[in-house]
Amino acid sequence: MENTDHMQQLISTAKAMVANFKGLVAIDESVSTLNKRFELAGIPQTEEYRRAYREVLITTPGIGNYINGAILFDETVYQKTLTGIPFMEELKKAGVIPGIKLDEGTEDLAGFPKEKVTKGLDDLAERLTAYAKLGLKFAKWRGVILIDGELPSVACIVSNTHALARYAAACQREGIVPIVEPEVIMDGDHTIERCAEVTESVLRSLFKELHLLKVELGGVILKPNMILAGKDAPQKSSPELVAKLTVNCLRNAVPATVAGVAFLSGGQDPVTASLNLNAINKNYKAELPWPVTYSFSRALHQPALEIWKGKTENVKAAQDSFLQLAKANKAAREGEFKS
Ligand code: 5MM
Repeated sequence: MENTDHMQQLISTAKAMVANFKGLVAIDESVSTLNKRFELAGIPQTEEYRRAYREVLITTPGIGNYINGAILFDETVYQKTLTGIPFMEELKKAGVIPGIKLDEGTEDLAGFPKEKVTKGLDDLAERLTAYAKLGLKFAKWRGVILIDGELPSVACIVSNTHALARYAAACQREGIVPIVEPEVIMDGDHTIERCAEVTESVLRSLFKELHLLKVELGGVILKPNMILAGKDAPQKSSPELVAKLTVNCLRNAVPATVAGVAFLSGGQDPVTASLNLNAINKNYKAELPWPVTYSFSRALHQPALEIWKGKTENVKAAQDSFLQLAKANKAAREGEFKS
């Protein structure tokens, strides 16, 4: 893509998303994902409770000190606080850039049992135009890669990374910064070394596809998994090992021109996710060509959800928890987090 004003705008938005040692918060859980989390916490699974939960997070006082951008789910874009203020306005007041999840979940990859490919390309151009008009500045698309014996197949890796590149090119054409999220999930008992091997293949494929579709890397944020053993693996890894293998993998596969790296937490508990992010930034500061930060959902606000429980009297305590985790991760982004 040419280096026009359009591209400069994309690059400056991408830089702003990872600036000042802050990160991103993912509050883009689909209806079914959030409903499942509500069910476990004993919260009614209705649109009003989803709106109320998003209000708790978006109106947390001081959140703009730690969060540059929030990834929203479609229904949240149009919702308001109980007092009638649109969430988009609340975010603007807080200095938080609004973004939107554009993938539409996954479907079976035909011919490849157990493997999935992400949906949402069909009407993407129309959705992008509408969201750009509403003031959304960036977007997110997640591909899911499962490790299981010989899996992932090359077909799964290529199908998902190609879709990510098609989405990224469409976003940039509309002036929206794409977050590309190829998630190698933690399910299974695989070793940390196997996660490193698979993640590196996935990232190499992703950047090949992004290049093919002429995506400008200065206007892209990568949202990868950290390199971790499977959640059922007998041995847990130290933050030092996670940091070493994660940095090695990223340095091998991610071009230095990418605007930033913002990790997903992938089901790690909040302290572990912060310790791992901290070790990456503390031990490898000099070797990282990109800002390396957070784009967590569960590791930033799952405790807030469990404290809130759908009750007005718990809002303040839930917001305190969210703010505290946001602060902790900013410290981890600076390599100064202590548990
Ligand atoms: C991997 O999930 C993303 C990051 O969340 P964690 O930090 O909790 O791992 C997250 O943005 C995810 O993509 C959204 O929550 C939407 O997920 P669903 O499955 O509802 O589309």
